[in-house]
Amino acid sequence: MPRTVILGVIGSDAHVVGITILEQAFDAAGFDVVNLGVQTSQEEFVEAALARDAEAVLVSSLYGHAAQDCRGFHERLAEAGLGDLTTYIGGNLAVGQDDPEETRERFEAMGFTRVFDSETEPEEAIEALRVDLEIPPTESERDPVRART
Ligand code: B12
Repeated sequence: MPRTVILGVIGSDAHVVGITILEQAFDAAGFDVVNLGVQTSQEEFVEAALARDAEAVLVSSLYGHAAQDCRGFHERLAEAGLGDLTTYIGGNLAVGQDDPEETRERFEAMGFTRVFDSETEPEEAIEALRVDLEIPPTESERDPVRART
């Protein structure tokens, strides 16, 4: 059974390229990806997570307003009974040059399980999600040489 993840760009942000790449990478890695696209509201993330019985929500933000757009997001998830959901956020999370460590701490304090910067390769997030959702490696990942023969 594929594991369902919700993906979207939060707030008024219209940067679409990053989530398109993430959608393809998570799909290729065997996840059932629900891509809500750009300019997604907090309510739309919550509704989709409930409707699709998702195990993780992946929030993207590029334009520098992530902190405002995510204010109250985890409280909203908790009110909907989704307080245990795995939540990731990634992209350009602050305005201009930021201290990555400070940014990570800030978003973790808001409730995100993991925080990724704009240098993140999709594989890194996929690997992290497999760990967080305790997904065992597939046969070919366990033994790539044997899988090729
Ligand atoms: C293309 C672009 C645009 C296009 C977007 C077209 C479109 N429909 O997508 C246009 C011209 C419309 C645009 C508009 C704006 N943009 Co613009 N844009 C860019 C640009 C040049 C490239 C973005 C991109 O596509 N990158 C390629 C993809 C593959 O990379 P990515 O988006 O970073 O995504 C990867 C990672 O970040 C990560 N990732 C992203 N999200 C997530 C989520 C999770 C969970 C994980 C794990 C990983 C992850 O994985 C992705 C795949 O590898 C960047 C600069 C840059 N070099 O990044 C500026 C940039 C993002 N834009 C910026 C700004 C300011 C704006 C505007 C506000 C400008 C304005 N004043 O109007 C508007 C915002 C409009 C809006 N409502 O969103 C700033 C943001 C500044 C900040 N955060 O401090 C940037 C950084 C430019 C800059 N250096 O100032 N933009």
